[in-house]
Amino acid sequence: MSKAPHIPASEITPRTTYLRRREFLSSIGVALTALATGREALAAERLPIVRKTSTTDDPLTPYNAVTTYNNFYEFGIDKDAPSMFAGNLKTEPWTVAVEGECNKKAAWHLEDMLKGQTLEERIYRHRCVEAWSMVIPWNGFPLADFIKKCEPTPKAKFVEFTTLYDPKQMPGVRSPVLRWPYVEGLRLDEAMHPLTILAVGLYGEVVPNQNGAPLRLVVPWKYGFKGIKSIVRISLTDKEPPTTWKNANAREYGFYSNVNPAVDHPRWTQKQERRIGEFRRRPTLPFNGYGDEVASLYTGMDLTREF
Ligand SMILES: Nc1nc2c(c(=O)[nH]1)N[C@H]1C(S)=C(S)[C@@H](COP(=O)(O)O)O[C@H]1N2
Ligand SMILES: [Mo]
Repeated sequence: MSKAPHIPASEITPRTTYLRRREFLSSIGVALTALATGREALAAERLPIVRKTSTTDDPLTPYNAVTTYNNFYEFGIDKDAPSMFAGNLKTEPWTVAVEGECNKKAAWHLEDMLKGQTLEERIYRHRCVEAWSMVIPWNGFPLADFIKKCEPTPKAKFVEFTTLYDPKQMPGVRSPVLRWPYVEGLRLDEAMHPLTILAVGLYGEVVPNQNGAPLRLVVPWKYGFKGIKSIVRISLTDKEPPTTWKNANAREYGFYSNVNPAVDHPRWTQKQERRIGEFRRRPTLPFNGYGDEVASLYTGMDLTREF
């Protein structure tokens, strides 16, 4: 694995954000020395990761690129807008409402969702529908672990996710580029798949706001837009939930959103991708390279029609 240049968050984020991270870390049980400074403070800021797995030998995309080249339309449509305008998003305290077809409907404080939960590092390829890609070391836990705690009823067939909608904190939502709040969905079997995680960190640090703090979805065989950010609601449903990009343009974006080089997007080819930081284009792999693990979820479906 390559040694990507790594800039500690404390050096690139405003001090207020840094202090909030420290509160967050203490809430998930990382012992912080009251007056730790310098090296000690940085060491204390690392997330308590217990297991590391990588699904690729490709070099990591540098931290700097992962955190400044983002889509998070609630903060504007330019790639650098989230890193410029999401800094003051208040992520603490944070509550996630669990609703719908489950026995344990509740408003979960993020600390309680994380209590006793093992944090892992998963190095995943990340492929955006706009044909760029990255390799990101996410820190999180299987979504399945959390869904099991909610005890889905037999009627639950899908999971719907909703992002925070707050015009006071999110300048981008004043513009009708998308229907707000941002929503996404998975079929229950996709949501329960071991590759699907809820992430709270990247590069061993609390996830930066622009990447979807404090809690976002990562589904590595699907286009990046499935990775809904800053989640405030998780609802189990019996019907296929609406999704933001399908709402915006159903001809171009479908519910399934599997990375599929064999099916062109109406406006561009999906056969290749540009890895951020690289010059030559790479061939795009079916299911983003995760076909051995996930292709069986779609047996019998015509993926050119259900895309
Ligand atoms: N709430 C919300 N989530 C979102 C988006 C968004 O605009 N709003 N953009 C999506 C798109 S298009 C992509 S490619 C990924 C980008 O994730 P990253 O910034 O972590 O790379 O976030 C997805 N999640
Ligand atoms: Mo995207």
